[in-house]
Amino acid sequence: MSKPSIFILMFFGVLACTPPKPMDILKESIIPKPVSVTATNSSFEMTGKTDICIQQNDFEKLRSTGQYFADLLKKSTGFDIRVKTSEGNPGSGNFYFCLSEEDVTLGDEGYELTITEKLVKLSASKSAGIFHGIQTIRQLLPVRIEQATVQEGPWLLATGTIHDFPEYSYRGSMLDVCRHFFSIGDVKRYIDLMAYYKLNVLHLHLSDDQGWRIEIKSWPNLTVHGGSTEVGGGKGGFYTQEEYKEIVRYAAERYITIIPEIDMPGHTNAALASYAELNCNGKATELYTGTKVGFSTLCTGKEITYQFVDDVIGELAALTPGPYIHIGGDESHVTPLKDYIPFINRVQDIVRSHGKQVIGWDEIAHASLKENTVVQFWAKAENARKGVEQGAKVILSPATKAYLDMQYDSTTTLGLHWVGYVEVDSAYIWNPATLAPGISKENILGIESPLWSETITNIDEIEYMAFPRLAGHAEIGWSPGTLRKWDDYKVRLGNHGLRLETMGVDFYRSKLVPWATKEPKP
Ligand code: TNX
Repeated sequence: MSKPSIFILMFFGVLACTPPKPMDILKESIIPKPVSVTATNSSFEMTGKTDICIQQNDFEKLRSTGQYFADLLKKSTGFDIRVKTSEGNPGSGNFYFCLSEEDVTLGDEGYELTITEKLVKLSASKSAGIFHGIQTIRQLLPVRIEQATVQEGPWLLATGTIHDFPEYSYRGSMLDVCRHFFSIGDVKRYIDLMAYYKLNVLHLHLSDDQGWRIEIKSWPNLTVHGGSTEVGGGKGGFYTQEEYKEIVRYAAERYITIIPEIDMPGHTNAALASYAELNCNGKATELYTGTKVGFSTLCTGKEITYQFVDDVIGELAALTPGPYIHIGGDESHVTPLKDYIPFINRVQDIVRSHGKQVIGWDEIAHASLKENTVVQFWAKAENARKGVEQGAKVILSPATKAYLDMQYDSTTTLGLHWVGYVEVDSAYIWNPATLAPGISKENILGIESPLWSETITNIDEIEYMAFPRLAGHAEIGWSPGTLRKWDDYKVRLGNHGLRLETMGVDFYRSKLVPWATKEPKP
């Protein structure tokens, strides 16, 4: 053997014998905070030889989620990670994904992550759990894993075990694409950021006074005319049915359900401007580009209104694999209650006839709620309680805590402040189960953070208002209340600042958070 090759052999021999670096998984900053973490104080190294091994029986169910992870890792590591079946033994140095019903505590979305020096094992009952576990692994890897270009290793993970599952099954956000329209690219970007924090529902507010944003083939003028503008008089826009399906598909790949909302009977000026027959006086209204609320209503006494609702909901239901259609129902100030109640009752029947469950803003609790109708609390606990008394489940979106369009403080230039300012600590420090008397854990489906877009015009502004508050809401939805402490959270969030920055997120650097300037060494 030549001298140089002996040296090469010795060099790799030394490398192979290098003991794993001690690392403490308890020092890592994971958001949402996992239910339990146990440290074993060593490390696993992901290398160019690492593969994603999937238990044979689960291969078809997990292949695309494995590929999602491999694609994500490729950007910054440059590694061509293979997604393959393990054929019994996953081998050393790999990721190993498997499905098992054994641990019932994990539910539909939980996972167990066991990292040893030799293997990263991720097991769950369902593929959604594997997906959420992947987000945890991302957060355990060095910050540069989020870079868009190839970076230097080493790619170390602290060893230990994480046992984790969500407190609430519904963890959502809402984008108002009406007041200002946002492109499919923007919506996908938002979906990716939601997925990072284990959120699983994106509610799209698709119709309002200022714009109609989803193509309805049987009523084409809704988008041709009703979609042609937005707040401030910009050109607006809409999603074709094909584009909407693409959003649904992209979200589903990230275990996020899309919930479409058609707001009615109020917040309907865009429809009323597009079709004269929907107005009680038979005259089309003018398009509206202001920001006032509560002035429009469908004509609840006309039969054509119900034909319209049936056509719209029918087309939307056919495009929507998720179980829910949101019917709005908020701020119908010019619809007398005697007309509002039968309208909401009838619309619930229409939605149900298309095989979907109803969600509506808290005002719908004035009507007779049908089985499985869900009430979304935004303003009045009293309404939400009315819903609970009728047996409805509640989604919590209290404006005082969960509204992402509220300004952080008096210096915030974007957003509104009709409930006051909502700083990052205030958005975090609350408990769904004790927020409002008469609404307890068993009545609550989960939480949702709406981002209304009267003042929001592009993705940077979306990010600035959503982050970092949305990360805190994600933790409220996922982590048990007993584990949530602001003093602990703010440090983890401070470390996440580097991750958000690396992902190019334009977030609000609240003075209340100790933003890290360099990555802590676990
Ligand atoms: C109230 S929340 C509204 C929206 C506005 C928002 C602004 C709700 C159901 N209605 O129409 O955009 O406040 O914060």
